Amino acid sequence: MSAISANNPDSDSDSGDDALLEMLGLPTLSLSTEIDISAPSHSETSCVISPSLDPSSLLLEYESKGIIKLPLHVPRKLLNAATLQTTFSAHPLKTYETINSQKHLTRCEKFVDLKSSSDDTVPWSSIISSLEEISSAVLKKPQHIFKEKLNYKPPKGKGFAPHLDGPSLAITGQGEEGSFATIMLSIDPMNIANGCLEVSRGNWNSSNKISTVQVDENGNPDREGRPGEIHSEVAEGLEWEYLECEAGEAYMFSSLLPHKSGTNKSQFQRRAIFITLSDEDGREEYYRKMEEKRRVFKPNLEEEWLKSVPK
Ligand SMILES: O=C(O)CCC(=O)C(=O)O
Repeated sequence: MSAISANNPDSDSDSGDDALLEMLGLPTLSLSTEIDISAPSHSETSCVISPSLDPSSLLLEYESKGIIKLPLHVPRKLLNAATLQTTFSAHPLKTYETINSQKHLTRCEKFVDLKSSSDDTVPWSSIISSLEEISSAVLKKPQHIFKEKLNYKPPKGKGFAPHLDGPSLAITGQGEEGSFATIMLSIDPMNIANGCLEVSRGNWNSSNKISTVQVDENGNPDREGRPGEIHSEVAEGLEWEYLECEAGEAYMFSSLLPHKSGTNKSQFQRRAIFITLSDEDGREEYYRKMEEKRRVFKPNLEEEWLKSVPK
């Protein structure tokens, strides 16, 4: 193994340092920090579906609770490589939040290059094919990636109001509101302090789905024009559960599962990947129609601004 060794007898290990290294995805801190520069082995670059996978019992649980933990191991190195590649790429759709006058990246979307999906050197291709494989086995229908996002929740970054994903996923007509499943991969540990997901488990289906707020169809498709928000009085009547998890865990939830999350009150960012799957191959059409919606919405913004300019 090739390694660069940095011995620093004066360094002082504390939990702050460990948390920083955790966030950066670097090896654990010790007086002798070793950085491995050898080529990663197969077990470090491939996801592993547990041989104990029992699709039938997972499907039963998924249908009755709306969410399941998947028996999938995603190597830390692979997750970090994929995350870094996306964070520093110019291509994805990026969303920012201003906190204390500083602009923070809070989301990357549309970053998987499906053309390179057979290339083993591209970290996402290995992750996506494992997610498609495990979701197809559990749902007993071939699943295809439909949409992807990487959420970064910086310290003080805001949470998500109670919502369903289904209405916004179905907005372009590629699939029914309840037909999607999303796999969440935690990159960092997710807990109450840093705004983990909160879910309302149940057998949610088209006949008992929670009603959502009517939106202005001409509104911003990423804000007030985005359907799925649950009325606050309805949300208050639901039973909510924190979904605390370690880094690298995978959960699959239905597009009709009510969920929300809180502000990040910790000192470190909290990142999670959400890959939505569908039995229809509608990703390209979904992103094409969303792009169209965003393009059509922009002139309205200009009109609003022009109206506000004193004549
Ligand atoms: O990242 C989170 O805390 C929740 C994400 C979520 O619910 C969403 O992006 O729709």
